[in-house]
Amino acid sequence: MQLIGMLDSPYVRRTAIGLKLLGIPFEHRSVSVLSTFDQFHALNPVVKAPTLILDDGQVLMDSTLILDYAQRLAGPSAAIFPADLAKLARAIRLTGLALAACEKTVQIVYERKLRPADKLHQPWLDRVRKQLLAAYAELEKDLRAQPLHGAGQALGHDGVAVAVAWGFTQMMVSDVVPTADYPRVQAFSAHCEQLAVFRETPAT
Ligand SMILES: N[C@@H](CCC(=O)N[C@@H](CS)C(=O)NCC(=O)O)C(=O)O
Repeated sequence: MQLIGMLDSPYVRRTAIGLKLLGIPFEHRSVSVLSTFDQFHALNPVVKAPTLILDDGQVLMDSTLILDYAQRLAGPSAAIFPADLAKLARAIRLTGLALAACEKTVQIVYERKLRPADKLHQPWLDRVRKQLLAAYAELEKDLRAQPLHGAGQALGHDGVAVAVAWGFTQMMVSDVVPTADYPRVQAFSAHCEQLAVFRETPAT
């Protein structure tokens, strides 16, 4: 199976790391939705990263849906979303916050990189910034109340999503989200970035 997309996309990176944690072999093809649109279009006409091409040629999209499929493919013993309902709710909540942070970061990046300067709409950017900061504030509050990936706790999709989102935000819009305001998210992400699976799957 082939994973299509650049690792500087947090969605592609979380999918690649998730597949590795699940022990699912795949070939990674670094095709960009921006600089190599036509090449991407030939693989998936909708041009969304990540794209997963299955061995039978079916084309899957969306990091969460791909990871859901991958988790079922890997079987229950490899599950990296908890089976326990209360733990699952927290994992899904944290993942949702991290994905919202990714989305808001992407929106700021697209505004800055793709939209002509004279067409920038500041009220929209202000709104997105507020949402981005709220997502990290919620994550910070949660990690303060209860650490993530503590001793003896396996790294799950939630931890991967939080660390990947943070790395992406810091890489793209560090001026918007000061690290000092989110020390637990920063420390947790720094810890994850030292793990072999993160180092083997760098964003740059
Ligand atoms: N909800 C999707 C978001 C994926 C996404 O928006 N990826 C970006 C790359 S970071 C993309 O495909 N952008 C091209 C576009 O939307 O036209 C997921 O989780 O995979």
